[in-house]
Amino acid sequence: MSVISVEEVQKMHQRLSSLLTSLGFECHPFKLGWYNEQVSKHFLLPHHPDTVAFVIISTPSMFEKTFIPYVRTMDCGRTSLDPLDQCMVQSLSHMKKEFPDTDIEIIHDFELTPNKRPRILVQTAGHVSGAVRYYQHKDVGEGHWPPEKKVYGVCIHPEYGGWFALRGVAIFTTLTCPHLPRKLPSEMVEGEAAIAELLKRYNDHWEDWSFRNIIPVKERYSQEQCDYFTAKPADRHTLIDKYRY
Ligand code: B12
Repeated sequence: MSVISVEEVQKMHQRLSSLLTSLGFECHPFKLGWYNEQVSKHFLLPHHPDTVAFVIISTPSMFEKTFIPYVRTMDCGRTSLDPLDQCMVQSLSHMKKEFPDTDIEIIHDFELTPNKRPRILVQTAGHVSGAVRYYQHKDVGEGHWPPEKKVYGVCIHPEYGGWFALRGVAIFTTLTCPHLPRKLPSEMVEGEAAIAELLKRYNDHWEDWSFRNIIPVKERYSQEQCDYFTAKPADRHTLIDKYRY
């Protein structure tokens, strides 16, 4: 285990960002203790609280910068993994190549524990890194939904609103940074009524994608990307064939 300085984490962040930006991703550092303080015991990650980790976000351009080129080269039909998940595994593995002498554990959003729970709650990770704000049921008072209704939370990004995805975390398992400063997420949706409206859009009308436009954004998914994500998984292969030829 090595203790590193805040400046060293900033340098790692710059190196990772220059690698990831050209692929349509961004990453943001946090300490694992900040994550573990929030989640219940089933989701705890067994690392020192000062362990350095980065949450990885795909921005709207990831589809054109990484996914389309990926499907043009991929060997279709050789694996049971979803093509986008497969592409994410390949893309995030570049982070390991950037730091070949450092132990990095990458946990993807789609990975499950043997008990079928998500291995990582990427929304909580995104929030504690300060990159996105995770709006949850507890951010609004009683009375918006029947008491028995499960209301799912949603993250909003300051530049992309809801037009992004949280792809996973990269944990630098042997590096700790006790003094990493904590960045608080910006409050973009303010007031109980506005947060309740966001949660209603996300829970009851997520298929119209209006939750993604809850704030003005600088970039959205292209029509091609919307068509891909709207298609049923079985039909996505037909679209992939179109991108390939
Ligand atoms: C399972 C799952 C689903 C399930 C259940 C949803 C759920 N939230 O439980 C279903 C199939 C319904 C679903 C649907 C969708 N999903 Co989904 N889903 C997931 C997945 C894989 C796991 C979520 C989960 O099980 N969480 C477990 C629960 C217990 O976590 P939690 O509610 O956050 O509770 C924790 C926090 O509250 C934390 N906590 C407690 N106190 C505090 C305080 C603070 C300040 C903080 C920060 C945290 C915190 O502790 C709790 C745990 O102990 C995530 C990816 C991932 N690995 O995280 C994507 C994810 C949440 N889904 C996502 C999306 C976009 C969708 C859909 C729109 C479909 C789609 N993919 O386009 C729909 C919309 C929801 C709907 N209306 O149906 C995105 C959300 C992005 C965002 N902007 O937030 C995610 C993050 C995937 C991604 N790669 O980006 N999904």
